Amino acid sequence: MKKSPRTIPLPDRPTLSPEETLRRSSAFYDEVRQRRTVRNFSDAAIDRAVIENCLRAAGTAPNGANLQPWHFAVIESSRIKSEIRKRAEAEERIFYEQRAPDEWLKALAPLGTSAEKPFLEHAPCLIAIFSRTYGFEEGGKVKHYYVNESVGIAAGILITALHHCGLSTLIHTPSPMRFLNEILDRPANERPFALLVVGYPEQGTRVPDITKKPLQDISTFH
Ligand code: IYR
Repeated sequence: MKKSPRTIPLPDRPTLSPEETLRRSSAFYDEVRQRRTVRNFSDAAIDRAVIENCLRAAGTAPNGANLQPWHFAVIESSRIKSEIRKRAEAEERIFYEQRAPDEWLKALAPLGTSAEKPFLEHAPCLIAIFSRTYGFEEGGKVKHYYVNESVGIAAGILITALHHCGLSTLIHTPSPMRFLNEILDRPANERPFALLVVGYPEQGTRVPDITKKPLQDISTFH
């Protein structure tokens, strides 16, 4: 016979009135719409406990079979940040000078990006997010499911949590980024998903004048 899973009562949450529900939806939108990716970070320090709580929040993400296929490597060491900058800029120079097709460079033009990545050294904290393509249990390999979806959701919660705490982020994906395994001594079953730069914006930071698509362009109701 199939064993039924062990259960616990659903944790209690208050039932909100329709008015309060609407108020919260609007307040949350107002908060997240203030988020902007920045590329100029000050070196102002971040309390490690804040990063730890935001990582705990990311670790609550819904994910495939609850195998939690992620690892977050937090980098605070100046030496390791410099090494990451060196390796990332080397990849980015090849990207901008050779690999990127014109169409891609054209799409990036409004963002004003280049191969120079000083923020990788200036920001107080980098979080290398790794996808675990498989795990190990009692010596055997365990397949992981919906890895990209799971890690993407966790990364979204992490970025939102950091924003909620007043911090700024930049999701950076030097490509290829396998060098992160080498520098951070991560095992072969982990693949770099993204490098999240975390900190406070430099004074006077400006951001590209871009907009988000309106609701009618991103949704349909049936
Ligand atoms: N990895 C490069 C290029 C880049 C690609 C995309 I798509 C962006 O939205 C931003 C940048 C870089 O970091 O410059």
